[in-house]
Parts: sequence; C-alpha cells; structure tokens
Amino acid sequence: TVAHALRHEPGVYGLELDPEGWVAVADLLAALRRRRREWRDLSEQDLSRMIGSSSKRRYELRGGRLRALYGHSLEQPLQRRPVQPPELLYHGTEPETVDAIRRDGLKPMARQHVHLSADRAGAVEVGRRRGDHPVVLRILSGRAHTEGIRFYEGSEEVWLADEVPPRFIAPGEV
Ligand code: HQG
Repeated sequence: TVAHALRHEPGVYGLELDPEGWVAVADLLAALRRRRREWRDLSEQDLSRMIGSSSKRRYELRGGRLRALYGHSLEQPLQRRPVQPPELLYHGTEPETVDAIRRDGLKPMARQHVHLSADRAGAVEVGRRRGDHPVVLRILSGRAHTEGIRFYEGSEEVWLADEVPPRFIAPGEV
C-alpha cells in the first residue's frame, strides 16, 4: 500500500508528493489509518519497522518525511539530479522481451525511468519476478553517460536512466 501511495497513485490516499517525491509521515499515517481497521493505531515506528525489515531499500525516511526511492509511475516526473553512473550496470528481464529490447533499447515502459541493477545478482533477482529463467543484460552505462544519456541514483542497488539505446547494451547475456 505504501508503494502504491508513494510510487503510483498518491491522490487515491488524499496525498500529494512534493517535487522530490516526499510526503509528511503524519499525512501518510493518517491516510493508512483510515484505510483499514487493523491499521487504525499504526505508528511511525510500525512504518520504520516495515521499511527496515525489507530485503531491499525502497524508501527514505528522514526528518518526518518519507519517499519512495525509485519505481514511480506518476505522470509528473520527480525532480532528480543526473549523476555519473558506474562503468557497467545490469538489467534483469525475461527471455521473451530480449529481442524487442535489443531492437528498441530499454524503455521506461509504465514507469518514469528504466531500472538498472548495480550488480549481476541484483539483476537476477529483478528478472526472477517475471519467471524462472531470467536474462541479464550488461549495460555500457559509462559510455552511455558520456554520450548524453542521463542516469540517476535510486538506492545503492538500483540505478535509473531515461532510456538505454541499443548500442549501449553489450552483446550476449551474462
Ligand atoms: C521491459 C522492482 C519490451 C523490462 C524491481 C522490464 C526493480 C521492455 C519491463 C524495479 C523494453 C518493465 C523495476 C522494450 C524495457 N521492449 N520490453 N523496449 N524496455 N522492457 O517493472 O526493471 O521490488 O517497470 O525489461 O526489483 O522489471 O518494486 O521494470 O521487464 O528494481 O522495489 O519492461 O521494480 O523493485 O517492467 O523493475 P518494470 P523492472 P521493487
């Protein structure tokens, strides 16, 4: 529910994200408490326990505010500062999409950005969401950045890009 509110449809919860994706924790808690009976006593501690017990860092909780670090599909793009990415990044996907990706490049599809992984193991996990035989593509992110493609930091594990044209996708799978 928190991912839905902070990545996709804040309006459904009566919330509005600021330009960098933040909401006040108090507002989010009020919205969640209204949502379900068993959430009526939800506290900031519950929220921070939920965030801390996850295997992935999806949120940033700071100064009474919370935001999702990546994954957004909102129409209004969040303000992000482009940064230099590592030389290589990885993208995990399913075998069925590889031909289209090699032809058209990586596109954000329903989200604001293409999502890339900092290492191969992370990309395997991303690809596994779609089936038992994930494919991992190696992305020449250093070269793409030099040639003007914008990259942004999501979390330590997740990198974002506006797009990845086919010439920056290394041949073969890793
Ligand atoms: C594919 C989860 C055809 C792309 C994950 C992917 C990640 C194309 C799908 C994060 C294409 C989009 C994001 C093209 C890209 N033709 N297919 N030209 N370009 N695709 O869910 O990267 O657990 O929006 O390969 O772990 O799978 O929610 O992106 O399969 O970090 O925190 O289009 O979401 O994080 O799917 O996943 P998604 P993703 P959380």
